Amino acid sequence: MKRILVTGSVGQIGSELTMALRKRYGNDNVVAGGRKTAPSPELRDSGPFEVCDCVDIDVVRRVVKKHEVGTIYHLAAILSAVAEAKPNLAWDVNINGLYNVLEIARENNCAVFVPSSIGAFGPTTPLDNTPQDTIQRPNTMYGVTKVAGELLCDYYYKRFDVDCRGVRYPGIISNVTLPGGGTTDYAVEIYYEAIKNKKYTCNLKAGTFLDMMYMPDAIKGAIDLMEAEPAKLKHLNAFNVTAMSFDPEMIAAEIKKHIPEFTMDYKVDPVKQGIADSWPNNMDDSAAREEWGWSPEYDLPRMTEDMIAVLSEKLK
Ligand code: NAD
Ligand code: AKB
Repeated sequence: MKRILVTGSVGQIGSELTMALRKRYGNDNVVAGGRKTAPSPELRDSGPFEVCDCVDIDVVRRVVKKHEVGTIYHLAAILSAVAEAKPNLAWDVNINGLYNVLEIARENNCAVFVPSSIGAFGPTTPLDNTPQDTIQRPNTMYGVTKVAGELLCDYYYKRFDVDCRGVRYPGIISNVTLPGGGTTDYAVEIYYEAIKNKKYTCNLKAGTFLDMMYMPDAIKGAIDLMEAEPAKLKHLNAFNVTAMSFDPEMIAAEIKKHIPEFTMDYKVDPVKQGIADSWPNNMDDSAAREEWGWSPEYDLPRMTEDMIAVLSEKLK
């Protein structure tokens, strides 16, 4: 089979998606692409690893040709909070990096998975039951790059027939690799702090509802979409997907069921709060459900039970 390349494989999603792809398609068939951060021994030793800075098109071309890559899961990106602090870097990685990957995909007839985000919406989007096709006028650099990325993927499909698929992920919660500088990171940190210190200071205020998803569902969604029958896909790219919506009070209350002494207070980060306020409270993901059978397994109680069990072992 043609091989798979995962860019950004050392990151929060990439580190787990790469291992899931290796399990499914064979270790040697999945190339992990990383940049500066050292990969975990598991990622480095279980299959091929290449330094692959997506901003350098020659490097991406060399890796794709060397390993005869047929599918690229393009996860290299700068997330929302870091993007507000470093907008130039976010533009370079999220736009020029994506452009390079799409160009190489066009040259080599590769399929591509590109995650967009709830960050592709903005304050004028309907924030409840956010439709699949709606107003997208984000006011963050992350959002600008995500909307442009969605459009670029549509363009490469229409103009060059590049099979370019993707989802709009909500905040992803996981226990292997820490998140890389987003607005939804609090929903991961809260579990680590609950187990380590029995308390957490939240940087978003009570009542800030956001869509979220547990990592196993995020990985299953990516693979299911890439394996979906093309004829069934009306949208192809930028599918709304969600598994749950909660605010800080709700996640804290759920944690308290397992750790009764847990307490939470607030120190709001105005930048992150501004970003979160511009994002949907909850999305309508019926297009993904209808077109390729999206159906998440984890809700807040089930995810919390698993997160606490896994992290209690890990942080012993
Ligand atoms: P992450 O920050 O954890 O990982 C991204 C990786 O990309 C990092 O390892 C980083 O070193 C690498 N990277 C940065 N610049 C690079 C470059 N020039 N070349 C190659 N690699 C580079 O991010 P993630 O959470 O794993 O996100 C992956 C994708 O999913 C991104 O497109 C992100 O926008 C999207 N997404 C993530 C979430 C989430 O909650 N994690 C939610 C919505 C969308
Ligand atoms: C972020 O907060 O930047 C990401 C995302 C929802 O895109 N987790």
